[in-house]
Amino acid sequence: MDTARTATIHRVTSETDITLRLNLDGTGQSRIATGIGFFDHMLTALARHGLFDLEIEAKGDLHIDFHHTTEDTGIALGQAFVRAIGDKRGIRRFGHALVPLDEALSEVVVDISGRPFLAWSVDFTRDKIGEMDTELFEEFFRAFAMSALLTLHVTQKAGRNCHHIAEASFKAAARALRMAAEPDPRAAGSIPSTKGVL
Ligand SMILES: [Mn+2]
Repeated sequence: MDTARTATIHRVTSETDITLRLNLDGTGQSRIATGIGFFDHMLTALARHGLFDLEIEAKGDLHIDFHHTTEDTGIALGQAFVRAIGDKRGIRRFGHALVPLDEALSEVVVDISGRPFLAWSVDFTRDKIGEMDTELFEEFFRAFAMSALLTLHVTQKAGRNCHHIAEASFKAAARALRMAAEPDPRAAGSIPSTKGVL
């Protein structure tokens, strides 16, 4: 029986060409190349703190702006996540994390529910971090939640520095996703829903 929780996605549109490999039971190794420096930094943190192995090569229309590449990377990651998690047998389903980075504090709560939803309550005081528009973080997490078919709440509890706020959010997402996707040793391989299906 192949129980490896892995997936490979190759997604091509007129705007982006993305190859992505995900192993939910990895060790946090990553090789990320989206062409957007700060986004690579965030995705590296997501893999490291989620203990996911993650490879992403995204070639997007960055000459227009970073929107398509950011959003489509979220879609590809969500597609990989839903494929890797399979029928959700034996997972914890719910996950949560509070992660600080100096003055910033981010909370992420996830339910691998089959019900795509993003609740986003994060305020950036600057329009850009490096070359990346701060409004794109919401686009990334929404695209991910919609295609991973999960409920995701991202709440900024504190913070002023935009680099810190973004990074704390990605680290909290990593930890919450790790918790939710991990096997629950008491679940005995059952589907974590009273409906019997998720
Ligand atoms: Mn940093």
